[in-house]
Amino acid sequence: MSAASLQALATTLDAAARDRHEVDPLTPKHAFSLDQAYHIQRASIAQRHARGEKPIGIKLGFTSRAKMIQMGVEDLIWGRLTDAMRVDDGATIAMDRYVHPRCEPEIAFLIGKEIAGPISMLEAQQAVAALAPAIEIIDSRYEGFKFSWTDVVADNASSSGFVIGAWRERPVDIANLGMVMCFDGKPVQVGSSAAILGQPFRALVDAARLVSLAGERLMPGDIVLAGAATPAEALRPGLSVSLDVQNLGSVEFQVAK
Ligand code: OOG
Ligand code: MG
Repeated sequence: MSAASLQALATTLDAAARDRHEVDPLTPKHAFSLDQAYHIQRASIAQRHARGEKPIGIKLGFTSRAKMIQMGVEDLIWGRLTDAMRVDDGATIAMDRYVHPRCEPEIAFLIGKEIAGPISMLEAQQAVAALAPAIEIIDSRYEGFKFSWTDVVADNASSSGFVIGAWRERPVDIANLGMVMCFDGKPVQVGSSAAILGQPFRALVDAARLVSLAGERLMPGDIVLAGAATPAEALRPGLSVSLDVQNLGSVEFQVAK
């Protein structure tokens, strides 16, 4: 596929994200490789940067079996976060900012030391300045939230929003923490941080590998979302959404009526 065709697909996805409309998955009509899917992702996010959005970190996707099974996808992906995607802890979002949003329980890392290549688990732990509970608001631009692996990579791994709780700077053992996501105070997803690659710091090891393969790096102050521990839940107007992560704290947001 030519550079111009990849650019055209990036524009299609950027417009869908910007105007909140669904598009058909790309792969049934357009054949592109995984590398080309990341090329489309980068080009589509570059259009956001050109409109003034600032890069703020990255997210991992499909780091848990639960998510792979829910979405029928078999391997890790990553996407890019911008400052415009951030929702303050406790804030209210409007459904009309999204196409068909879902939310999922995650853990966020705040990078303290530059990561410019592959790292070990120990180095991953040492590179993190703080940890926080996080809820990711995903929103595929594809009709019916249905896509192939390369489609979802091109669509920036369904990134659309994220809410981060208070950062904790003291080391916390995050290998196996209970995670409870509630809608209006009632649990809708209960899981463990162990569902994230057996240990969420592995998500950072993978992030370092994938980002460096792309010729990029993680900088101090960047945020990395480790990926969801459970399947995602669809949002609806009027909901109050909260996540409690054992020993790490809680985070919440509301959906306007
Ligand atoms: C893709 C994003 C996956 C995660 O945490 O696994 C993801 C999707 O499910 O639409 O963010
Ligand atoms: Mg996620």
